[in-house]
Amino acid sequence: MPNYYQPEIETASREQILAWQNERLVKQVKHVWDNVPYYRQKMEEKGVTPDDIKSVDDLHKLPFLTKDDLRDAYPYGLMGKPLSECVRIQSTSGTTGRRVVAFYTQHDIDLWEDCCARAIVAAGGTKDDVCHVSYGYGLFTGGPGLNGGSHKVGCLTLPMSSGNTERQLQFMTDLGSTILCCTPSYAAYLAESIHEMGLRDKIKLKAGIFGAEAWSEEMRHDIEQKLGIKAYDIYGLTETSGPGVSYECSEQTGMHINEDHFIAEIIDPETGEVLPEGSKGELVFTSITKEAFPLLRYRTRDICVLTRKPCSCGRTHVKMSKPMGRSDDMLIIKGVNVFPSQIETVLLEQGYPANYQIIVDRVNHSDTLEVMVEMAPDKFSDSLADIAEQEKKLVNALKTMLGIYAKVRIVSPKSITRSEGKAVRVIDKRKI
Ligand code: DLL
Repeated sequence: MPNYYQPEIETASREQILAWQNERLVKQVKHVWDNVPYYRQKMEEKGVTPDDIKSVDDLHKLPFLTKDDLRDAYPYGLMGKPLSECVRIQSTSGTTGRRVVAFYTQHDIDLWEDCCARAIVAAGGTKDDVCHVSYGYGLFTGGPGLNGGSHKVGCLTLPMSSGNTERQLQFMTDLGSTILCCTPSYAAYLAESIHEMGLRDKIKLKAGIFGAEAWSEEMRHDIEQKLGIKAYDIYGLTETSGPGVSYECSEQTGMHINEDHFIAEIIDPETGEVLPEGSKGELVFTSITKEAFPLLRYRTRDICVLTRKPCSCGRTHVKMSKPMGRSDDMLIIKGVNVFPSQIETVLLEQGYPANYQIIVDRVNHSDTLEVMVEMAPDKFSDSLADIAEQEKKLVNALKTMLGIYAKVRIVSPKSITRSEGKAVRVIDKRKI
């Protein structure tokens, strides 16, 4: 049995999981009250004290934390431990506004790496594997998180980081990588390069652990086919440590949340009301074991559904669906809500590659939506009439999915920039 499959935790009864959560939540609220004045003030404003929180049933009494709070409290305002007890920071890419900076004690790092190790084991990883980590290293949590998890499982770890695709493929073939960890868009790029360089027979990959950005089921099938692997989803965010908050098992029908470390809730993003199991809404996390950055009721803005349906893998921890887009990813075009993932689904269903760009603009006071997608090799044609016909088909399929008109442009293969980390799919010129 591989280490880091911990049946006493991962297949614990619901009663046992709740007992851990109740005990840890009470302790964590006290820790935050005593050490994080920013959150204590929020609790006081709501008239809540640690005495009011006796179990998970009382969680709803606590105030939410949002990304705005993280910005207000930047950089040290939400720390639960003095700097002298912290050993690491990680940070978000921070494309808009201030970066999120998260702090870790050594204990926090250990628990985070345990979570990533569980994800690797759930994807079939053992100490005999060669784990090729192509997530970015540095401030981004992807590389350090999976690297730590891989060490704990005992895999031979290749700390590749992202970029330099030729070198990636050389190590992958020379050292026989068996598990690939990177963003799904970079996995698709690597798969394309492997195909072009005729390396398919030289690679030994059996599994991929892909996350950090939204990716559709169609993209999963595409990558699985091209690389001959099983592709597992992994989820997390810097605010809750990084990757490994949840991960897929062999059933591939959602990601088990590590409930011994995180309590998950689904809320209505408009009203903040807690929704019953099975409802679609915004995911909220409470970290119950973190010391240095102990966020309570943190609103992720990720929209998903939780389910406790029994899983064939035997794990009992609640499963979250793939995030169906972030509430702040949602585009409002001509008053209609559009998620980029809906567009990706249509393109892949129609046999196009996941190399696309969405351009939103406002012309003469009216919103416009344009989708650029690369020509699929097996649909290649020189005939303009043929291409126009293909574009028309896509326009119709997009209209059915979105309910609005999107202009479609099929462009030459390889003309859309490839991503080595998180892909930037949307250019919203209305915001520029
Ligand atoms: O992306 C951590 C991570 C690294 C997760 C490697 C998985 C693998 P951030 O940069 O803080 O952290 O971005 C967090 O990315 O709120 C989601 O919107 C999105 N995200 C993360 N994983 C997934 C996933 C890392 N599997 C934000 N599917 C989150 C869809 C994801 N979106």
